[in-house]
Amino acid sequence: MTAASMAIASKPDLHRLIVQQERPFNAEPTPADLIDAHQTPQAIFYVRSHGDVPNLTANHAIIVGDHSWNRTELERAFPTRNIAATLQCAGNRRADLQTVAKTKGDPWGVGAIGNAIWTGVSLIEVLRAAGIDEAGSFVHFVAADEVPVEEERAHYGISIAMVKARDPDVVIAWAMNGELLAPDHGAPLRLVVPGYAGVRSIKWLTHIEVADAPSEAPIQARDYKLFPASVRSSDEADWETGLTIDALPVNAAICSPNDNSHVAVGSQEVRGYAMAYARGVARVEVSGDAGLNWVQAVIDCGEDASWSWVRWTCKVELAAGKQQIVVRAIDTAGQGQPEHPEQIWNFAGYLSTSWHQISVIAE
Ligand SMILES: Nc1nc2c(c(=O)[nH]1)N[C@H]1C(S)=C(S)[C@@H](COP(=O)(O)O)O[C@H]1N2
Ligand SMILES: [Mo]
Repeated sequence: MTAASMAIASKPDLHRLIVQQERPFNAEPTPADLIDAHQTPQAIFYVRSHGDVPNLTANHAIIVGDHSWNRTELERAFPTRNIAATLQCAGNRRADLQTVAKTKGDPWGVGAIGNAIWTGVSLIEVLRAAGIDEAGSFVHFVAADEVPVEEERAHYGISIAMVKARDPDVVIAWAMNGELLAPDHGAPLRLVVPGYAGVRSIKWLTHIEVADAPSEAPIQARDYKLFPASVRSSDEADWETGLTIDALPVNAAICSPNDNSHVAVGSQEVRGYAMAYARGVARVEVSGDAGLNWVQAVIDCGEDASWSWVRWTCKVELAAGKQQIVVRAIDTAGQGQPEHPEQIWNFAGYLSTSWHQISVIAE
């Protein structure tokens, strides 16, 4: 399907999204909407933007070294790739970390994640055609939006290592789930880096270059880094020593029933997602009694699981009264999730992956 024949972009559905910020617009779907389909419709796909959406036309060109291509030219020059990949914000589930102590950032629930089929061309083919695939060990990207980081305003910019950029699944995309990208999701061209935190999947792409060191742009150099709990705020952070958040650890969340809802005593269906990136999800377990007894969930991988989440379902027995439903997953290396958010609290509220819990009243 060529871009010209693709469905036009669905805009974010303001009646269905939970808004975290009006301006810049940041929003997530309800857990029930999120778990409804393996591929998340663009209209309810979470939006995470650090600044205002820039005004770019459909024929906006990206500059790659000494070359440039707009969407139509990319489509003509390179084979089209359709990559199934889940995008997750490093701040997904931050609300759970904020129950331990205050953090920076919006209190995202379980919805700063979505799964889609991204249509575009392989980044590495474009770097090769521009003659810069051997020119350094990092690929730098700049976008059209200006964003604030601490006291500074600068263009959104990030980098990824060339070893990751060589993976042909890293794409410059113009569509998701067969629809052109909406402005909020990066139209006309964005990067999608499967397996990495959403921050690296830069929207509104304008420039690509290759260099020997990571990007100095504030988003890359002084944001999206993981610090130990002993560092209490960004004032105390020595940015050189923070862990750059690229690959994400295994995560799982309950999407149904709703937190704090009333349900029937006895057998209760529980549904949610789990995600282990380059590794697969090996097991998902659910408890209906706050972690005393565990039942193994049935995992639905969808058709193309390599970079995608899995959705799972499970039946647990609920006794009468207020009950805690808990989920935990392990990946194919047998690595699991921390039990409590206290174990992973960090001032910026990233990588909130502790066992997810909800409360229900069974009656
Ligand atoms: N140019 C630009 N790219 C960006 C961002 C941004 O603010 N500006 N936000 C990043 C973050 S933190 C995430 S999680 C994803 C979110 O993509 P989405 O809004 O399409 O879900 O985009 C990333 N790319
Ligand atoms: Mo993000």
